[in-house]
Amino acid sequence: MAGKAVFRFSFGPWNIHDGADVFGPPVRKKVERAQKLALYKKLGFDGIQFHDDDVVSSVDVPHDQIVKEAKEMKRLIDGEGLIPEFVAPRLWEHPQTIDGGYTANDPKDREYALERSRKAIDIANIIGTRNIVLWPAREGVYVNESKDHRLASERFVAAVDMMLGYDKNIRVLGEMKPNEPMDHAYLPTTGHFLALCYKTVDPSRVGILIESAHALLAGLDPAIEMAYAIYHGKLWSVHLNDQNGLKFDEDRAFGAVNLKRAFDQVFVLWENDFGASGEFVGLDVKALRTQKDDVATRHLSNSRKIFLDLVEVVKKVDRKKIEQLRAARDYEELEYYIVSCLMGRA
Ligand code: 3MF
Ligand code: MG
Repeated sequence: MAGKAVFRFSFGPWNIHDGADVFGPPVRKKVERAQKLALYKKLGFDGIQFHDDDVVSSVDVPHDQIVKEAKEMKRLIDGEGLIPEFVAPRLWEHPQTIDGGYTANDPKDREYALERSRKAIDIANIIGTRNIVLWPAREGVYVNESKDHRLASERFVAAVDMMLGYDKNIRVLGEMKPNEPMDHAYLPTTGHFLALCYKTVDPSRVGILIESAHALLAGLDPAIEMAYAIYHGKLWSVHLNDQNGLKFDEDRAFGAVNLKRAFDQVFVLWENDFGASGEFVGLDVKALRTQKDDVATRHLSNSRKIFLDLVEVVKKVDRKKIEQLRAARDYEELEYYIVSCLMGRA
């Protein structure tokens, strides 16, 4: 039943950055934490997403220190009127996550990942969200024979079960990506993680965050992926962005590469009342390295604008006409109709 969608927007502090990439140093001034927080509302965003170490300066400190810093961040976001959407354990930068987290070969590394996940849950509780997002960046292989793949699946489920047992209120959302930084990621797509949800001790608390670019990198269509997760009642967040073909994860502004593909995502979200249960529209977009300091948030405000403009197009699309063209099996005309809507001609 369409008509109940509520679109509130969120992003993470990493979406405002200095432009450094793997081939070159920063090209913009570092934006300090307080400056970033002050930008959210100005840019039209109500929700904030966090890695564990976006909340606290380090997780490898005594628990009291984590609690103190997390409370301080809670005070800051409350002061800005921001809603925390999720906390994600950053299991890809620390020396003990070189070989992955939950699926690392060394038991000490696996224990580090589990302990860090428990800390992320503690931080989420202090900051005021029940959502833990897992982007399992380094769970996978460069060399096929380097891990026991069956055992990796078992370990992954055990890690999620551990989190569900550690806190009976939290929810775990998988954000799947097929490659980068790994050659082959374990659980590369939404479908893989969905199957895992049902193997856990409490499937009702395990769901999905879909990132458009991640689906595209897997050769899949983001809108169809989203609809599939919605069918399972498991689309609990999205990371909208765009992607120009099968290369590195570009995190381009939403709709900037393929407007029709963006329309299709908005259409699915609108038709299925996305946001009516409090879900956020996350925009995981990256400023181009060429942007100057004073215009280095355009990717966020433009993505939001494009999304909202597409909502207007979606609302106007003639559903009867779509039904008629479907019934007549005239999909060429249907395609033309949608393209003309997007060109403002229909
Ligand atoms: C990588 C991503 C990540 C996740 C983030 C939150 C750094 O391609 O999309 O961004 O979105 O870690 O889970
Ligand atoms: Mg993302």
